[in-house]
Amino acid sequence: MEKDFVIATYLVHGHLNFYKKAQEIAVGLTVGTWTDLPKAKKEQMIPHLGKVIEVKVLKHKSDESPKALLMIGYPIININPDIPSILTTVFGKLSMDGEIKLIDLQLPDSLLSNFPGPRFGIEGIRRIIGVHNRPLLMSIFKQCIGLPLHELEKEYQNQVDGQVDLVKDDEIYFRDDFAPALKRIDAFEKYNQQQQEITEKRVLYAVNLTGPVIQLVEKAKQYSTAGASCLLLNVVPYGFDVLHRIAADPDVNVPIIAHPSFTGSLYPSPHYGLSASLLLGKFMRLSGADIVLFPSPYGSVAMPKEDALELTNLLQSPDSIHRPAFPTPSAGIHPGLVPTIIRDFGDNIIINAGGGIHGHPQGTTAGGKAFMDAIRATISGQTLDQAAENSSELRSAIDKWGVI
Ligand code: 1AE
Repeated sequence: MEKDFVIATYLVHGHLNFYKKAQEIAVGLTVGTWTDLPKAKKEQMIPHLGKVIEVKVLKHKSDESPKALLMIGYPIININPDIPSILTTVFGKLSMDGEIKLIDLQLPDSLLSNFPGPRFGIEGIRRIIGVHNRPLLMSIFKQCIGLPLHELEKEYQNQVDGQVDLVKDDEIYFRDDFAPALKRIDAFEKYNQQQQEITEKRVLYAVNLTGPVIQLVEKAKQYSTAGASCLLLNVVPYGFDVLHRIAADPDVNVPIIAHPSFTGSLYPSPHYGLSASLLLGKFMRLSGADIVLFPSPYGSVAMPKEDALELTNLLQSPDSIHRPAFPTPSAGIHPGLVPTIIRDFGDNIIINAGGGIHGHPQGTTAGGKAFMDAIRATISGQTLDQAAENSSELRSAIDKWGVI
């Protein structure tokens, strides 16, 4: 690993001279031009000049256009230690320059150490909740827009009574005029405390952080001081730097959930954008997300399994100076998918569901219970059908959605 360089790997398609293209990128995105510079200027520019690390031409079928991986090093003295500066340097105007996709970025530890990483991470969240031996279960509020606080309070209690470990706001919950965030925090956290005295388990409520970007750090501090136990942020619409600043603030003392909204406009193309693992794995973890949602390979909004597994590895990998973050496969998840999710992603994850909980034939509380019974059964080596003999809630869920 080159310690003074950020190394970007790109996948490039097209009938190009890949070596020439790599050289153009290395020069064009650092010192701008090279050959025309006078000698003295060239010497001044040397420390800032990008370099081609490797050009690997890949095999392709005869009916496909040629493709190659280009690895380019960018001197760290050209950039600030933040995602906007790195992204603009390595993939600013280059992102508009034909069929080119940013696959990976390697940052030296001297640069990584300027990023907060998760404050709590997997271990910290397990410690707060007090559950260490199974995947955690998160429920998503659905139908919250326009509802008054007392109705949301009832809905919150129904979710917690279903034994879930976390409840998050819906990410589209912006106009909360009838149940403002501070009032929700107050009401829901009171219920959490009451329940903790009974169950000895701490439930986290993730309140959606919304509003003008310049107010978000202050709002996060205000919510944390008011007793919020978790924050939810639509990271890409607001910007990675917002997550970074909130996570780095010592007065924001709660875990942060990163929602993947808008990322589907950036990662799915094989030719353009950024890889899902870089966007939802590396960037989220180093910017400070404790919990990262992404579409599972099986649900309603699906991500290719290879991408989902790769980003999971990047969130959990021990080879990082930052704490591991919780991978959270989501979207269209129901109890019948639990064995498949645990088989593919392991048990150090959060299973997240909205419709799969609220859509249960016996209602929200039964929906949570059906999930928890499916999780406990899978961890103890039982099939869901075996477990359903002692769980009418799981039986109903399987009858409705099946076992995948
Ligand atoms: C990948 C994001 C999933 C999400 O935000 C969401 O609301 C899922 O809802 P359900 O579980 O599909 O109803």
